[in-house]
Amino acid sequence: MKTVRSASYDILRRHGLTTIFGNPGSNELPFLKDFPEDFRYVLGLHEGVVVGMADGYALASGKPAFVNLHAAAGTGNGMGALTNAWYSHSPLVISAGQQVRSMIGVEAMLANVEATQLPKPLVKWSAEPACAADVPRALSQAIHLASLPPKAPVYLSIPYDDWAQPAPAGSEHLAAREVASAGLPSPAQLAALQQALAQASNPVLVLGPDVDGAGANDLAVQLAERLRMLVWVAPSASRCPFPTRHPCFRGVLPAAIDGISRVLAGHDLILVVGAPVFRYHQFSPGAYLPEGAKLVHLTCDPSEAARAPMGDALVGDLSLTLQALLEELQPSSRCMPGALPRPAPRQAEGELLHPATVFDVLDELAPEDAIYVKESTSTVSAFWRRVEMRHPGSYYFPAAGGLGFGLPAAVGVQLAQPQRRVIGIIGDGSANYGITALWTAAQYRIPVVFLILKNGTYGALRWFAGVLDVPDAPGLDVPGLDFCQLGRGYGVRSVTVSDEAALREELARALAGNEPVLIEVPTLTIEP
Ligand code: TZD
Ligand code: CA
Repeated sequence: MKTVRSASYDILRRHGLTTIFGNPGSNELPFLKDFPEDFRYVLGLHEGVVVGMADGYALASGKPAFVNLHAAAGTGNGMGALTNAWYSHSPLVISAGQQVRSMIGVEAMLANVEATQLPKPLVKWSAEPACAADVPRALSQAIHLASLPPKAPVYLSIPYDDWAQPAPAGSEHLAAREVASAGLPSPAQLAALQQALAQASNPVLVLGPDVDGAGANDLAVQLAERLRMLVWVAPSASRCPFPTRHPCFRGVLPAAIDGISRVLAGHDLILVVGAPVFRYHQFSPGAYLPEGAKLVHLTCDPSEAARAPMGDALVGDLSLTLQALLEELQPSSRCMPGALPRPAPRQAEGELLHPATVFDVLDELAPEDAIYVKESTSTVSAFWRRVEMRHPGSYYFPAAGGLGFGLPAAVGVQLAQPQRRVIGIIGDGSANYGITALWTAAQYRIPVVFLILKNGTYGALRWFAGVLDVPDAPGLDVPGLDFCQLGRGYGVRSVTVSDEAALREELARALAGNEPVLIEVPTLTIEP
């Protein structure tokens, strides 16, 4: 007999969702019964790690990832990670086990009361099917909704007595369905955009994470070269949409209202592609736009378009729109920008390595197509200045700043991209929120190189304490952590390095091998 369970696995299989990131409980066991051989279950030891791994996997594969969490407690543990998934347009299909239908009302143990409310507002859609027969259809809906633009997490709560019920007649249609979106602007909209760009005397391109998500990096390069535009990455960058040593590249914009206007002063047209306008962080009010500048925003997300405080927006498919623009735009006669000078090497100061030195070594030794998953908050600018990134999908940073992304996402990205090497650059503060991902890396032999930058403090918060005039804030230091012992405890080969020579040696050895390695690097505290 075809059951709700087998019909659901057919749908998952058809969409390529054969990797399940999960942490099971009794509510979830009936779903896992007769686990199909062509599926793999990736166990995370905490749901923040489960969602973080799935997030990395979805971002790096461009496809939805399936997650199975334990009722309300598991969902709750995963919610911090959902803040990042929501803002990175990550198509997570999250399922959670529910008590049997007849036991929800009495609030038996593990009843997820108001299950559909729980993950809001960090999901695009949240449902509990009204009856067992509707489970396969609801799962199909969840996968399509997560995948349609703007991609986003969705949530399904499923009572565990549903799985063994007979599949409804016609459920085979679900696995066969295709749902696609089309998103090219009209000829008139394109002509207006093209005209604005052609008439601008000094346009600038600001690129966001969705350019990388759409794989439109090369189109952005062509557009910048065609119009000889300077290129900035939108503030609070969670991905790298443009090759960082391209002559047009200038860096990441500051995450403040006045800072952006200051940096973009002199441009008469600001074309923002694939980012919110803007993802500000520190409150520093001022003019939203530099004097005389007009802003045009291309986005796949209607909410981003609607909530921006300035500029005109066009919602559509980024790749198709850029392609169509490129077909019409004539080359500019402006001069090609000159590449930024390379920063000089840092001189050693005392005992501790400067993060800049760590990044120079990384830039020298890492494969040219390495993927960096970064979660060390005080070293973001130094990293962008010093590490070259050339290819799409080379950089991931928590899109909502929710710590606990780095370690797990590195594992998920490596699973999705087994041909490229993933290097996690994780602060000694951040590492603790997702430390159990080391266990998954060890058990599943996922060969991430984890660099733990150990400055003994929440470095970025030290800087923020200065900005916000809180010089005496408690709870900003994290002394006494031994990441080698932690790493070994979770089964990962772990070493500590005390100088540049040792770092070079251990990094080269880790990159030559094919197993996860943790390298603890004691470093100086620097300003973000
Ligand atoms: N908790 C969570 C889940 N997310 C957060 N962003 C914070 C707390 C607050 N926070 C930051 O925004 S940065 C930071 C914290 C605690 C310090 C991170 O320390 P680190 O990196 O060692 O990873 P640096 O390079 O020392 O800043
Ligand atoms: Ca730190």
